[in-house]
Amino acid sequence: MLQHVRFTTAGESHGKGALAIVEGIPAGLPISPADIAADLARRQLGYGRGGRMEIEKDTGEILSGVRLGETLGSPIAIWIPNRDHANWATSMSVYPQPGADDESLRRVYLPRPGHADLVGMLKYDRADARDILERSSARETSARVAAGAVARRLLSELGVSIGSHVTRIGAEHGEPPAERPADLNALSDSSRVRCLDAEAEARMVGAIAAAGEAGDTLGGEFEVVATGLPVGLGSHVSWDRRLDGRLAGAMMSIQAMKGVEIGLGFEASRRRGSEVHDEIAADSVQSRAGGFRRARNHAGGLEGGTTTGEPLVIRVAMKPLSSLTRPLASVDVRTGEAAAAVRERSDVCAVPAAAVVGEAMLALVLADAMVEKLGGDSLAEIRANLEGFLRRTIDRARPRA
Ligand code: EPS
Repeated sequence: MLQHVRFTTAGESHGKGALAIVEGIPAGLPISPADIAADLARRQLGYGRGGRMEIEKDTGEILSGVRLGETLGSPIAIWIPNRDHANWATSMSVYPQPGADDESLRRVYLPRPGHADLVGMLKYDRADARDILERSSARETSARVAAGAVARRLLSELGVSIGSHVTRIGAEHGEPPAERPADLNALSDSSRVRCLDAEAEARMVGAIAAAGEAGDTLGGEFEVVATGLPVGLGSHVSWDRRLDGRLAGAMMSIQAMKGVEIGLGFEASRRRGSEVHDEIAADSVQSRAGGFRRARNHAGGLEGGTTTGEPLVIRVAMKPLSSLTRPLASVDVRTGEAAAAVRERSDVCAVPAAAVVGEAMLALVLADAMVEKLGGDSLAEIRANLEGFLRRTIDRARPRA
């Protein structure tokens, strides 16, 4: 399927930096590096992060696509330098380093179970796992978050906001409030693990501390939510236009994600239809939902691969990180002998940060679906198209005299 807003990233974890290029953002969108820096800073937070986060202070330099504070409609390139590269200049040099030994080149021959190390070495025919792990590292998500910040700006101009919160760390589950707060991130950003349940937060912090002391890691679950969406993004007509599939793919593309649920998710498979589906009522106030409302939102804002106008609710499961301070069994790829996996500096738990990355991926997919539905080369045009479409849905919903 042709993507209307698309992005790519480049960069190795300890290389010079990460680059994001976002294409298809309409002209006339106000944007500043501060918008990008704010999300990059949120990605660095969370109890359980490792030493690297003390070194980095991620900011995004806009290299193209923006002039005098507004987008031009051209590709937007954003550069995020790695401060830590200064300590890796030899081992990550672009040039051959004759005479340098394995240690100074930080070569890795002991692949970590769970990471891309081994499959990457085999697939790309590399003797040194560093050739793989530098790119498979979740450091790449800094570029996704920078790209996502641009998409978020576009969505916010169109009345859509995106937030997230953590619902589980390992065995510790947090009960979200029955009514989601209007400004989700204002609340979740103030928690050390981005959890809305203060009691659970304390238990989660304890679990992360205990895992860290044991040389272990923890995964968990987070929820991403978009509110203010109009009905009609995505489509039922072809498999690759269904928005639930596009969103699930985007979430599963984030490093270490293992499962996605939309709305009631897997729980829907255990209930009868009458206990699952959201009954329809007319409501002339709900203009974004086309003049209808639902008594509840088990569907999580999507029916037939298309937005309903209700909040979009996605839950994502993350596996525990595969860089363990107390490493698992592996093999020395030079000799075939059994050996413990390499110890790479890493985080104990990165679920709070992963939720911020989930927001970015949600923003990028929704910005794409918005431009797909509404077209428009400028913000003014896309805005007018949105108003026109919503007016038409309301006219259709109004009972004929
Ligand atoms: C990082 C994500 C993790 C960290 C990395 C920074 O990447 P990975 O998926 O490889 O575990 O480990 O930090 C380091 C590589 C380091 O030198 O400490 C991030 O999100 O910025």
